[in-house]
This record gives sequence, structure tokens and C-alpha cells, in this order.
Amino acid sequence: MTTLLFVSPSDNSEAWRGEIAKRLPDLDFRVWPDAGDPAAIDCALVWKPPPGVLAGLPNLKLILSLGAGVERLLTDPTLPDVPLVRMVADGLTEDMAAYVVLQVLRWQRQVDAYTEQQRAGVWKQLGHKPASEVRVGILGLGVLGEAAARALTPLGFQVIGWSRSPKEIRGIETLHGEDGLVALAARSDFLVCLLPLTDQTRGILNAGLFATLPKGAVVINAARGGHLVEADLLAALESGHLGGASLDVFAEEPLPAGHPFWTHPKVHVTPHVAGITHPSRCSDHIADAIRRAETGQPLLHVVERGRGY
Ligand code: NDP
Ligand code: OXD
Repeated sequence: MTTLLFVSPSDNSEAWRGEIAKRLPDLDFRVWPDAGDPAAIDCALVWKPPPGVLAGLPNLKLILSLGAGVERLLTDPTLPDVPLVRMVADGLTEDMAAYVVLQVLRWQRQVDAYTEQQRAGVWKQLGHKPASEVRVGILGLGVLGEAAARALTPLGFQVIGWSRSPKEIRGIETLHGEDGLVALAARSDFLVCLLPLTDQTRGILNAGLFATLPKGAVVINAARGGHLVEADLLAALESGHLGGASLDVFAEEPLPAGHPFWTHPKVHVTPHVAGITHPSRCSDHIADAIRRAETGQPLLHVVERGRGY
């Protein structure tokens, strides 16, 4: 029987306890800081655990991340060297694909402009480019990037994706490597970031990349704030080279009061909600990982620490 320690300053432990108990009734579910005997804990389910907490569990065998992105965990030098499984769940993937579709459509169909017109009682058709003429470049073709690409394609958008290694996805043009990035940017009316945050991807949304985008392009960042050089985005919006940005993630979260993004007319801010890990939709994944660990089956979605995702 597994003894699990739940460590998250922001998630609802009781909701997770209830959903996981439906799937694993024998699990001993403890909530940090009430861990009891640390030596009894063999599995930790975590989001932003304070550094050092997991190192205090001498018999830990498995770390399950409540998030898909694990960069914060990997910066803890005391993180125990046991398998780290990241969140991959249909509920999260569907949420993210819907967020990307929503953001592409809101700019393409001029939702903000029509909202303003409505407030002013103005009846005026503004027109829009048909989806078949709109190119969406997606950085990251993993679980979430591929799902976003697959959600946009049936709506008629031209989708190009970029990954580290070469990929083949039916109906979607794929590129990789440095040259692939420049080629993708040059043809992206929308640039969507769904990359993990690593040493290679930090600051990738910068002035150099923006300069290669077509004039009027829109940047959508739903990955991590560390991907974006905020000053470069503001300058590119100011110059009129970029047409707008939808940002769900920020270098500092919550986005500080007074930050220029809050009031920028070309920036749409959401509070890190593009993909939510609902306990009811994501507990199958957690239960599956625990069962696999208990029965010695291979774990799925294990983070490769060397590459950072
Ligand atoms: P995956 O690990 O499944 O996919 C990552 C993709 O990025 C892969 O295609 C990978 O390439 C590519 N990649 C990684 N490094 C590079 C690089 N140096 N150059 C080019 N491509 C690269 O991750 P997910 O799709 O599950 O998640 C992506 C990120 O989304 C998470 O790390 C997290 O930060 C963010 N996220 C945000 C949420 C939100 O609410 N805003 C919710 C959930 C996640 P390859 O296929 O070759 O390995
Ligand atoms: C995640 C997130 O990584 O919520 O899952 O950002």
C-alpha cells in the first residue's frame, strides 16, 4: 500500500483526496505539513513544494507533479533522485487546446473591437481574414502543442509546429531546429508558445524572434513567463510590429499591480488558467502512476532531467 504526501500551497487537497480515494481506496493520503512519520512516505504529489521538503522523505520512491511543467521542481538542488512523473491528462489537454483556439479566434474575429463597438452602440462590420488564410505557428509539439494544432486544423487554420526533434503529424506541417524556428516565425500570423521552460527555451520570445514575424502578428504565451522577454514584447507592440498578445503566464505570478500588461490595450491577460488540473479529470493519471509503481510496471511521462522536461 502506498503512503502519499500531498504538497501544494494552492491546490485543494480535499478534492484530490476524494478523487484519488475513489480510484485507490487503500491509499494513505497525507497532507503536508502533517506528514506523520516521514519514513512512511513513499510517494509525493506536488505543486511548488518548498525546496527541501521532499529531501526530508528518506524512503521516497516516486514524485508526481500536479503540473505538466516541472522546471520549478528541477531547480531544487535537493530534489531526490527518484522518478519524476509530470501531469498528462485529457482534462488538462482539452483545456489547453480550447484556450489556444479561443485566443486565436478572439483576435482573428476582432472580439475586442466588436465589444467596444457594442458599448458605443456602433453597428459596423469590420471584416476578418478567413481561417484558411491565417497561419498559426506553434512552438512545442508535445502533448499540448499537438492537441492545439489538432484543434485548430479542422477550423481551417494553416498550422505549422516546431519541436526539438523531427516529427510527423498528419495534416500539420512540422519543423525543428534553429532554421525551423526562423522559417516558422516568418510564416506565423499567430505565434503560440507551448514549450517547456528549459535553459534552451528561456527568453525564446524575444526581439529577434518578433522581428521575423509578419507585421501585425499576435503572440500567445500559455507556457511559462520565463519564455517571454517582456520589454521586447512591449517594444514590438509599441512600434506596431506586433498586433497583440494573449498572455496566461508571467515571470512573476500573480502579475504585480501596476505592471504595464494589466492596462495595455493590445494585451489580453489571464491568471494562469489556460490548462487546469481538475482533480476529477486528472486523478486517473495519478492513480495509474501509483498502480504502475506498486506493481513494478514501467512508468509513463517520466521527466528526463538531463533535458529539463
Ligand atoms: P511536452 O513535454 O509534451 O512537449 C514539449 C514540446 O516542446 C515537445 O514537442 C518538445 O520537442 C518541444 N521542445 C522542448 N525543448 C525544445 C527546444 N529546445 N526546441 C524546440 N522544441 C522544444 O510538454 P506539454 O505539451 O505537456 O507542456 C508544455 C508546457 O506547457 C509545460 O512545460 C508547461 O510549462 C506549460 N503548461 C502551461 C499550462 C497553463 O495553464 N498555462 C498548463 C500546462 C502546461 P520534442 O517533441 O522534440 O521533445
Ligand atoms: C502546468 C501548469 O504546468 O499548470 O500544468 O502550468
